[in-house]
Amino acid sequence: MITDRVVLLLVLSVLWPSTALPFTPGNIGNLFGMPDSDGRTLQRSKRGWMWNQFFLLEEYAGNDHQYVGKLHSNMDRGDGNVKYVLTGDGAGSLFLIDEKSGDIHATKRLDREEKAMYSLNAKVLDRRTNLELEPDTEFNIKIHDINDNEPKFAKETYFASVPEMSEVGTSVATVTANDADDETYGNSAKLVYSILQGQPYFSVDSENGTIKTALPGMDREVKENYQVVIQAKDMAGQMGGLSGTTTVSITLSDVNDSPPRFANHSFRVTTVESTEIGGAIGRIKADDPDVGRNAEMEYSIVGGHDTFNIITDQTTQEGVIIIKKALDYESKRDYEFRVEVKNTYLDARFIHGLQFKDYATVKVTVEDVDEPPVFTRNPYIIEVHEDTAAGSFVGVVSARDPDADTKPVKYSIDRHTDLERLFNIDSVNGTITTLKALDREMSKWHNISVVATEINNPRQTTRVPVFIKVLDVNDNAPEFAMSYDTFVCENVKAGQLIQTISAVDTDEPLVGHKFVFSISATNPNFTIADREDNTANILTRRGGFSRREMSMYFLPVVISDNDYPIQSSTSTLIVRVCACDSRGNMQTCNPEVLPFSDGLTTGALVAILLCVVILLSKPRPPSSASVLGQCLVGHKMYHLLDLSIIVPPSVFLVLWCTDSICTFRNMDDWNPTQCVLNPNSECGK
Ligand SMILES: *[C@@H]1O[C@H](CO)[C@@H](O)[C@H](O)[C@H]1NC(C)=O
Ligand SMILES: *[C@@H]1O[C@H](CO)[C@@H](O)[C@H](O)[C@H]1NC(C)=O
Ligand SMILES: *[C@@H]1O[C@H](CO)[C@@H](O)[C@H](O)[C@H]1NC(C)=O
Ligand SMILES: *[C@@H]1O[C@H](CO)[C@@H](O)[C@H](O)[C@H]1NC(C)=O
Ligand SMILES: *[C@@H]1O[C@H](CO)[C@@H](O)[C@H](O)[C@H]1NC(C)=O
Ligand SMILES: [Ca+2]
Repeated sequence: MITDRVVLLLVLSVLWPSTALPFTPGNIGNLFGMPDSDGRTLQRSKRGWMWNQFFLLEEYAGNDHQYVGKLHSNMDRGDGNVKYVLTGDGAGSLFLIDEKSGDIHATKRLDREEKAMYSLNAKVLDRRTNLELEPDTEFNIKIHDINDNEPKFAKETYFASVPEMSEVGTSVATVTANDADDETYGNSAKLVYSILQGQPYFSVDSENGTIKTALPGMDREVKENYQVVIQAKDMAGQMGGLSGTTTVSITLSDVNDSPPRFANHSFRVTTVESTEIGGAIGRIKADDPDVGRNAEMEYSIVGGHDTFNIITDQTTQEGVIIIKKALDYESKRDYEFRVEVKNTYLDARFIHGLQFKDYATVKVTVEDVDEPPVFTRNPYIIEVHEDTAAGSFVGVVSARDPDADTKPVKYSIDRHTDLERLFNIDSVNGTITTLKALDREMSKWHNISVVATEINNPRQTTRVPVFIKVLDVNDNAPEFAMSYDTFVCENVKAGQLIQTISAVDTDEPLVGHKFVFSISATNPNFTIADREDNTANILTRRGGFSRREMSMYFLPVVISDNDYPIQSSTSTLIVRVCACDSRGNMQTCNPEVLPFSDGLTTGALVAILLCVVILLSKPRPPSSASVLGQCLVGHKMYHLLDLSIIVPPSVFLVLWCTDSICTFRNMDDWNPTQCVLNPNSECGK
């Protein structure tokens, strides 16, 4: 609190190092702290607080003690009866008071940045009684700033970057310096930024340290890095201010301001014709002074190409020429096309006026390679019927040397694929034939390899698989399904059904059997009607059969199948003539039927067919022999012949088959079920 009776004199110093200019005690005393006429104190306003402050310049450099100010009490009549006493921060040490005059001095230089304010207490005592003449009063000594700190940047070097080609005034970075001096007092901490190095490329905002570009068209490809030195100076940049500097390393970052360019606008590529589809045959390269994605390129063939393609190697940014369609030296040896290159990522700011593409011509030369022969087909599939004789034709393979000077080719079978040596190939014309008869039941497929070799260059070979399929052959003819005991009544009428026949065939065609039955169309006695279901009806063609005239008819029935190749056989149906009642029931038939119930032993046969058991040195044509009778073996009718050459003891029986082939039968094999002897033959009697 300030009281009405104590006046603190204020000493202000504004300039340093000039010494403080104290106001005279009277000055201040007249202005403030005086009691008014009725003894009441002046009311303290807020501004009044200033009056209990002293100000002292920091960093006083003089040799004597620095004068701070003077305490003065109205009770002091100048007669030496008053004594001033100081207590509080630094009293008696930092601050000394002259107890008579009230003058306060600072004993040491003071640093505002260390302690900016000291709080002290003043007393006024009666020198004799030591009694307080007035209540204590507090006051402050505030240390005034002087510019004793230079501006400082946080870092010695800053790093910044700005895109090349930026417009003038583009902000790059802001560097700020700090000044420890009092910002609120004077200009000690008032900083001004300037650029010491880095012009004319960059400028700095003098107030806030923002660095900007100052030159248009700065090109990274010309100069990438700049060392800019920024100075911050206090005292608002005036002479005598303190300064600090920092270096800003500014890098221009890349923008796509350069198009790719071919250094050489003509490329020559050579490749062999055998290069595979997708294979690379050459590389071309354009240059781009930019970096990273700004130098990424796309290559393309102008107008496209059906044989070549070009792709970009992302690592090297080269254009790689690729084969799209197989090359053939024999048909085309030279190609020429134009390649375009452009940047992948364009910057709209720089494409005006600049052609951002470039072109080069690529010439491709195809070189010949000695190519192996080429077969007309791969694989070959050949079908051949089984049971073909050795030496039969199987098929033909053909290969040709594709080279320009077509060289002759020879053929061979890889014997590892035909271990049984079933096939042969003509080395000149490629015709495959059989060396042995093929049996489908042994193997349905013969898969062999045929090799074509250039005669002049045995290393140029090509193999081709040949799949030979052995087709089934229809090698069995159909015949009667059973033996029929057929008769015709003597009193029969024309058109009477006397037997339904069916047939069997041991082949098994995929689509099933389709048998066709027929008898001689000129037969006046019987007809046949095919029922289209693999059976047929035998009908009489006339009436009036008579046992006396003919006791038995042999009716040859031709049965054929529809397989490959068509097989047919003739089975003989024996039709006996019998006497019947009016309802057609058989009563008596020809007595010459000789049943062989359980096979024919050699002895029985000799007894019955005494005259036909003969031994032949040589069979003679049937025309010269007389037919003694017929025997049914299975479903085949055999004619018993008398060949008139009998050499006992008989071992063989000579049979004449209806298809005119003479067959010798060992008697043990011969097992007829029924034999009929001609009634007029001598043998039958
Ligand atoms: C610095 O001052 C300039 C102009 O006085 C102003 O455009 C810019 O934004 C300021 N920069 C900062 C970081 O305050
Ligand atoms: C350009 O290519 C051509 C043909 O390949 C060649 O003769 C020439 O030396 C090349 N020029 C340069 C500068 O590489
Ligand atoms: C292949 O040559 C052989 C032997 O010279 C000959 O018998 C055959 O007829 C020829 N075949 C063809 C299809 O020319
Ligand atoms: C031969 O080839 C045919 C057709 O590819 C195949 O079905 C058959 O199984 C093959 N036979 C052998 C013995 O390899
Ligand atoms: C038909 O019958 C007559 C009289 O029995 C006979 O002479 C003739 O040989 C028979 N024809 C055939 C083809 O069997
Ligand atoms: Ca570029």
